[in-house]
Amino acid sequence: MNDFILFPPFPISFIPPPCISSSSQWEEISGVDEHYTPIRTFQVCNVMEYSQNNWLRTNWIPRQSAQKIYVELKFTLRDCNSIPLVLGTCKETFNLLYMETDEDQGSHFREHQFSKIDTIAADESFTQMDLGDRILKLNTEVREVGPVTKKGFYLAFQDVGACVALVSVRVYFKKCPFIVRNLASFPDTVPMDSQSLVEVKGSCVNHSKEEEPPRMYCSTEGEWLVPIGKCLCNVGYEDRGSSCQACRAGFYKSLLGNVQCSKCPPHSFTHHEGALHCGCEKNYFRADGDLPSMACTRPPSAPRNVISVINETSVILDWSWPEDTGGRKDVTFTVLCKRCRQGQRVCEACRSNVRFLPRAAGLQNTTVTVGDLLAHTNYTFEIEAQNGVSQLAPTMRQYAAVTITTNQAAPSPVTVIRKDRTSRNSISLSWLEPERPNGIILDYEVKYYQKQEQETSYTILRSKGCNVTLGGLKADTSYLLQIRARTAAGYGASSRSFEFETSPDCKYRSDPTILYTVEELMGKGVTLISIIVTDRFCGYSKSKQPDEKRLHFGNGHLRLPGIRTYVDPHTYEDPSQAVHEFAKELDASCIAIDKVVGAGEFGEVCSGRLRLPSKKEICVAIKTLKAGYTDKQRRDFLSEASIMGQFDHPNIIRLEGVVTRIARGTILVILAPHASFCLFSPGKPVMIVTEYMENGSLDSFLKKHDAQFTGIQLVGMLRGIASGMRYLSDMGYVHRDLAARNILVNSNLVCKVSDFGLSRVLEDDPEAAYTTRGGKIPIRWTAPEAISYRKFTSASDAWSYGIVLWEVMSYGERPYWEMSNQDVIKAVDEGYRLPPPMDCPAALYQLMLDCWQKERNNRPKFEQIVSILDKLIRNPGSLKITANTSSRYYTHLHLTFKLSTLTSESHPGSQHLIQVLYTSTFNLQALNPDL
Ligand code: ACK
Repeated sequence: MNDFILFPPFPISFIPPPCISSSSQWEEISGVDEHYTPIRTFQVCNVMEYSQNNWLRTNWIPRQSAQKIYVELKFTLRDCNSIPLVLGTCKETFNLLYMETDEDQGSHFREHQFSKIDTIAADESFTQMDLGDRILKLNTEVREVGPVTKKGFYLAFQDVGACVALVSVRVYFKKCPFIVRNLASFPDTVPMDSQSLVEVKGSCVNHSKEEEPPRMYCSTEGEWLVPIGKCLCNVGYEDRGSSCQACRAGFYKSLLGNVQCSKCPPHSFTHHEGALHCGCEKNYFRADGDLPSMACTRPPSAPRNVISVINETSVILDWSWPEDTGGRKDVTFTVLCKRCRQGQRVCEACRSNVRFLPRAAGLQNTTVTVGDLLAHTNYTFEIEAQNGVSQLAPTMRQYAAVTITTNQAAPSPVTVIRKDRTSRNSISLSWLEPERPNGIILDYEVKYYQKQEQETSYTILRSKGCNVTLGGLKADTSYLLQIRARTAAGYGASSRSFEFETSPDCKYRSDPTILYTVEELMGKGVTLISIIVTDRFCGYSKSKQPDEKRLHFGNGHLRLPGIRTYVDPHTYEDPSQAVHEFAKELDASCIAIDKVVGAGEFGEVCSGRLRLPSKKEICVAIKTLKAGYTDKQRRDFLSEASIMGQFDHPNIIRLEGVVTRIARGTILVILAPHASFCLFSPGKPVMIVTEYMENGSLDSFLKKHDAQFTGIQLVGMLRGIASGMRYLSDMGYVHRDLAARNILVNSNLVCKVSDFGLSRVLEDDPEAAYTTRGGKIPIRWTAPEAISYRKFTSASDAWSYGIVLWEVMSYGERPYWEMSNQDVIKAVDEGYRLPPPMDCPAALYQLMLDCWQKERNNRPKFEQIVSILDKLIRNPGSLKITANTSSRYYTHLHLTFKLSTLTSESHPGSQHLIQVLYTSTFNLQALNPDL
């Protein structure tokens, strides 16, 4: 044994361990590592004797809430070849085992009760030479155990004849730690042992309310994923990171939500914390509609500089704005008219027939004309400025006053008015001169307006004589009219209102409705254009010129002349005409069917061979249409061929042709017995024949080869898909169902886009789900705008490409795992994006995020995606920088027996939670199986 000194290769002081059975060969040895730090190891090295069975067992480890446990071993192992004379006895592995129990069994030990976790071999074993060179070849191995269900467990190390030194054992489980996200707290959560995510409901932090129930998912890796919903701080409280705190004195928050508290606006204050709004200072007020964010205000001061200009019995009053508007903009003016008789100190309110122009109250301008005053009379006008808070402070109101005396008397009102003639849009009137003209009548003012408009808009005419014809009136409408006479003393009082009606419409006019409609159409360019387009559309659908047809498609893009463009087969009145325009009719006798390879949405997919006259035989896939198909199913089925037949690109599945008619007497070669149902019913057989893709669809191919490809191989596949998509988008074709399941892979790992179809895309994809708008959409792959308002474009294809990128980098993982479609829609809408797959190069994750931009115009074009991937391929070193996976959390269940002082492990900058539950550095027991 002493000949084969294990690491460390320098003097080791032996400390007898507490529980070593005398017959077990494991020894506890203290030493120092390569940095001369003291360590303690368990070593065994009985390599010269046969049938070794030496056990070392941990003490009982309480399971706590763990479901899956991780055991990390650090050990050194001696290379048998470097030990002379041990052939046949020396081993290079040892066994790791465990046993679950509900209680600590002390030193009771039965070998057969332990289950093997794994045989542990060293990646690096050391030799005698390494000992000389003092090279430490420390191995680290991690194994998972689970699900564990009992209260605790033991781990054991079984040596069967190796030369091994255990340096440390770390036992831990992963958990999603307590976290506050979106103001909701989520408790410590232990992930499920299976692949499923655990949905956890969050509780709003103190002083907050749920806006939408907060939820998150805890992944098996201990990561919190997909925060949905949130809480909002109550009024009076603001969001300070992960809690809601009361607003400080002098601040307020009047709305529920995560905005900050605001400083009290001018002339307001709060002296307490958590204020919803601030109170006004003395003599300042808030009007009813004032927001808490507005300053407190006061009534305005009086208007200034009042001037009056008297014109016989009317007066124009004019003034300046008050010096102080009270801090408000809603200042208006009110003019109060008082008549003051000579010698009397008390004035009385003016008669109601005094007229104010535009009005007496609520004036926005600083002028008013007052008419119909009495001649030779004293009047006082009080002009008050008012604002939104004047009503609240009656004692603070101020006004400016002016006193005037009118001069000459005006004529009395016209009292007799006669209707002479009415028509549909005019009326002729005449009237008698007023009873008391009080001078020479200069003219008459005729004011009229539609009765229903209540004087809000009126027309004024002046007439020298006593008659007038009012024109341009509306037919069959009531009007009100007033007349007043004017002399050198000004206007007399108005007559009472006189009502008249125009005649109704006549029967024989030209039809204005039609004229109106056309005019309206002219105004609404879109309507008119759509009529023209529809019109043309019909023309095109009959046209045989593909160039014209394509004007209706292509995604709304203008295409450059000379670039081929995709033609929608639905523009053909007869879709079978489209098939024969774009697909070759194959002679069925040239096809041999070998076997069924899968099920398509219309029928089986078979593999077979195609030998065309004077051509080499090639492998093909044959899609068939199942028995009893309807006409519509046949059309939809063949529409895929009509689409595929228009494409010619190395990354698009190539159409060899279709079989839609089989001549009587044709012999079909069917080799595989099960392939017979690949060939239709007694009805007319229909087949689509494409190139054969040996590795089938990409999603199942990746799952089958988990973690087996290099970064460059994966990027090569992705580049192919992007190049195929660039071609499709250049052609103006929007795929709508780009997903790994719709990509086929050939034997050279070339990926080709497949699955073209129209109704099929939305009807038959098993991933497609009904949306609220009724369509069927593969939610997890589809851009938000396509889900919410069916805006399918090459930019929505780019979103789907990002999902395919994620599928590829995670080897066929299901996007958003088993979250429901509704949760996916909500999470994506709230800005959540899939996390980087394990070991995903940062550049590829960035590309995914770019493809998932909410604003579709910001997503990269396929042209750009191809060029990004080309750059990565040219510079493979860039793939080594991996995206930061979100923090993962480990909870130490148990022991680390490194002798160096145990500190809690810290991971600067990350949120790792390390909870060392058991700090004993020395808790292994060497046991003899016979015990
Ligand atoms: O994953 P898979 O083997 O690959 O199962 C599906 C199945 O048919 C239904 O679509 C396979 N498949 C479809 N087209 C082809 C093709 N051109 N070459 C090889 N397999 C194909 C697909």
